[in-house]
Amino acid sequence: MRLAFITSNPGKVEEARKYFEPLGVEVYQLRFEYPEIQADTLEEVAEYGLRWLAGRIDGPFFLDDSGLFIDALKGFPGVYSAYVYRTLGIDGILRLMAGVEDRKAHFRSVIAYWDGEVHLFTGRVDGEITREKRGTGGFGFDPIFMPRGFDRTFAEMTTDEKNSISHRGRALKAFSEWLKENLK
Ligand code: ITT
Ligand code: NA
Repeated sequence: MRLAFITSNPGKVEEARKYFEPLGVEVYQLRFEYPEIQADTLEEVAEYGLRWLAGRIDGPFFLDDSGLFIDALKGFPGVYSAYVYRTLGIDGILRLMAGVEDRKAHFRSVIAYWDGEVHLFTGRVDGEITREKRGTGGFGFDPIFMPRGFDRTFAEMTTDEKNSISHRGRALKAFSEWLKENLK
């Protein structure tokens, strides 16, 4: 089976590819700009994008909307993560967090799959914002996010390792289990 992943982010594709490879599912990137609405939840953003694309793309496909939620910043950047990454960047987040003791944060991913209907799969990972950037792997906020129970950031992990604990890995797991049940 081949699955189209609608995203502009090659790092996400790499993770989904690695996840699905052993399951015999080939993931390929399809670049197709879609509107990301301003909404309170990742679910709303993902579902709106999915339905918008459904009228424009043939066959099944999925997308992923993710965000980093920092406790001390009341959940910011959350649904604004892509914008904040492009503007403030990682260094801006570290500056906002300078002198802040409570470093707790989590990532969430919502995978939205279209097969004629909307299917949503979610995943979350808890951890903390480091005091400086560490590692060169991964993408986005990975160099400043350390998952709970580890002393390495996501950027210091292999893709397989990150997938085994990450928000996206968990959403991919739920998605793949659903596919297994529903494609029989
Ligand atoms: P799309 O085209 O798939 O939307 P994007 O990079 O804009 O790609 P999102 O809106 O879902 O994706 O991501 C929000 C931001 O959070 C963005 O800057 C990402 O780099 C970052 N991000 C998402 N998942 C991440 C992860 O697993 N590790 C680190 N940063 C992540
Ligand atoms: Na985006």
